Amino acid sequence: MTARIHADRVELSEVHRFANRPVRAAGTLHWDILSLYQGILDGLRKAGPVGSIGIDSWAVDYGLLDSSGRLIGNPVHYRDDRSSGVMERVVAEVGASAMYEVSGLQFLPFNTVYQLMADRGSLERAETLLMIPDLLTYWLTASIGAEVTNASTTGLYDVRTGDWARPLMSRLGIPDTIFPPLRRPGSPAGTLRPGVATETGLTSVPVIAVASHDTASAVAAVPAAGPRFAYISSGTWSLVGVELPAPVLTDESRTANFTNEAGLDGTTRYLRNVMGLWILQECLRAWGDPELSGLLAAAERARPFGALIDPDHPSFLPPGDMPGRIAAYCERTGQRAPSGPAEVVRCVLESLALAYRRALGDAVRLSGHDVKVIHIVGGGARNALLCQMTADATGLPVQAGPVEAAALGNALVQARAQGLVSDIRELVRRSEPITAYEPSGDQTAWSAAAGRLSGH
Ligand code: LFR
Repeated sequence: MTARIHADRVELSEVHRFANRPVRAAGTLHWDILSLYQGILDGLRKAGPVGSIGIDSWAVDYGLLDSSGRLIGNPVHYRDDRSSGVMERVVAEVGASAMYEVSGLQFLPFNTVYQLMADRGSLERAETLLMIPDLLTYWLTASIGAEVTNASTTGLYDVRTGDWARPLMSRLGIPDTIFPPLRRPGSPAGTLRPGVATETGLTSVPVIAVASHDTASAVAAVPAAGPRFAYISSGTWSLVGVELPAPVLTDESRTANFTNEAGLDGTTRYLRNVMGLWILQECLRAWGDPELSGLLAAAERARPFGALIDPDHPSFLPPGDMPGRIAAYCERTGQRAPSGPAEVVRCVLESLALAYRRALGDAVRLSGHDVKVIHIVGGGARNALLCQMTADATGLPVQAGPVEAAALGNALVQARAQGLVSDIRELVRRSEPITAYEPSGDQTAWSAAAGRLSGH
């Protein structure tokens, strides 16, 4: 994506799009990191002259470099099952409170810390750990660093001090020497290697550290006008929460599995991961990728509140036969399984809206941060049925858009670092169309459905 900064708005253009296709080899699910890097080089070549570059991506995954700076093995996908059972073992040994009061991180089986505990062999040979955007930055620039928003998803970052959690690393036998110095969004991250400059036709372009966790970039670009908002960063995952000035590290917050991830400018992204549109994407894949718009129209006409699932059930995490797993879930919970794609889609969307309602209720209760509006950003902002259901299920107005929030947050942090922009959210508000959804429909029916789901 390129962004052009005008006096009163930002204009985003898609320059190049490439597939991100994970590869299963010898039983392990990997990211095809070289093909992603090639896609980036192709994109830079097509982009033409630019003032700066910034990289964001998903979180938790990493590459390890050996002492000569070479990548040890291909980064493994967080949906691979290598860390299955590891979280339980580590938590039993170290204690959930001892971990949470340092990192403030939700307990997800794929957090970097558990992946590392399952990856001891590579760890022995590793000199440096780089999170995905930091690895790509290193390949572009030869410069090594750890951007803080992504570092905060490792489980090895101390939210109280804003530094690596070295005592926790030593307790776990993870060498603290592999973690590079931290970088804050907006700080310089190097300039292109001569070879990269030649290959892309870009000379002396600075790479700037942005909020390199995609969710942090997306939250930075939420077009909120005041502080009393909640957000749903809606894509493969739905990240549901509020922005706070400081972390919440209470026992209640830990048991509700809320996370305190680092946001732009020292803010806390206080949120929970809801399984998100992944469930729908995997259903579509199982059905041979039919047109989504037709399916959504059929789902809108389908009977409301048939079967309901808890989207956060661990059986929905790995790739595979999602319609089959939904049916199995319904059987286990004594419900008639949805029959046919329209009913399945209705079930998934209503269940997501109910999971949003639960997460938002928890976020407000646990943080004491009252909200008046929900901003939905990311690809899910295009899904009008889900946006309306979210307003209905929560009883709150929804403002949907922008779709490309992560790209906007990324670009505007770079622009701000160069003095071109002062208020990122204001510029997004002025530049991007927003669709409003008011709560309508039957509030008691949504409450009854929420009650049904909590009985599962
Ligand atoms: C969203 C996201 C989430 C993170 C998950 C795995 O793309 O970055 O915030 O929990 O992917 O990294």
